[in-house]
Amino acid sequence: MPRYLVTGAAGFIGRSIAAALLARGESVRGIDNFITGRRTNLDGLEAMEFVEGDLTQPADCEKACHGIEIAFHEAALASVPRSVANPGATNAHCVDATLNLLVAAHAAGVRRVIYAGSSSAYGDTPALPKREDMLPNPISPYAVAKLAAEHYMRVFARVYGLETVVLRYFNVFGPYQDPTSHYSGVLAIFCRMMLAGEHPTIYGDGEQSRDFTYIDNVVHANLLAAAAPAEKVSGSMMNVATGSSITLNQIVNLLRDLTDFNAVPVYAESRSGDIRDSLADIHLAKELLGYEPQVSFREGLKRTVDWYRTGF
Ligand code: UD2
Repeated sequence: MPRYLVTGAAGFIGRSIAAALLARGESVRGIDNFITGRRTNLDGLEAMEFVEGDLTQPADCEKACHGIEIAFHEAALASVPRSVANPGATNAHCVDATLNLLVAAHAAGVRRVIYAGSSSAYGDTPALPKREDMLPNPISPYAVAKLAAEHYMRVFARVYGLETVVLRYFNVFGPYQDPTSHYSGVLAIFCRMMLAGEHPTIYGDGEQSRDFTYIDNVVHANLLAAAAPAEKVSGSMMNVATGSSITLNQIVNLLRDLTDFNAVPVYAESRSGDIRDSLADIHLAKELLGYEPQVSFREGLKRTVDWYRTGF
């Protein structure tokens, strides 16, 4: 019986956590509904027990949680513009799915659930860096949904005694992130386009900034969150990021060098629900988990371009 569950195991964050667990010799079960996850992301994870299922279905959550000790809940329907186009679907796959998973986890005796929160919870308030004690101010349906599920996490710790940890990720990027959808993360899209000699589109003036976080840092934080003592972390929420930010215009410049393509971005109207600046304070994760970023943004970007260069 596997000890660990990874939801969204065919998504890029889920598959990366699963791969790290398997590399440590752990037993892992993964679940995915393939709405945004990719079957090819399961290549190399053959040692994982895989369940094709949908967390909006309570029966699938029960199957997923059976016998599990620690669950990494990475499944979601990501993307701000997707949520603007279809808020109901985002709510179903971020909020209903999380509640179903928590109910099933509690019933199955799962000890700890670690949740992929989102920096979008902070919204567009001017104060930077974002600290966990700031009031959330979601400005898109996606941000509302990711935040609502955070609240369910904390309440399940408080009311039902489930150990929960919320890791608020800041714009994660790296190998295995799907670059093919209009709703994909911007770095995946820009890497794919510029390697193909295409000019990327920047929504807005390109001076918006993000604390882009390389995937290895997120995997590292998750492994620390799984091992941390309950008295220290259960019911907590903390940022997972690098603590530095960069603008889209600067990124295009870096990618010009890394891809050898002299792209001239096309500037288009800003997206509704978009945040201007995002930058994390990462002291709390340092204090609670001993978290330190392992891979810098520039090194991560280089590794990511190399990965997309060899195909995806
Ligand atoms: C939000 C969250 C992030 C994660 C993600 C999941 C914030 C600050 N971050 O990311 O933590 O939860 O949602 O989807 O809320 N853009 C372009 N051209 C493109 C694509 C995007 O200019 O082809 C822009 C986009 O308008 C935005 C920036 O790039 O200003 C980043 O967009 P994104 O979709 O990669 O991520 P974001 O910040 O919405």
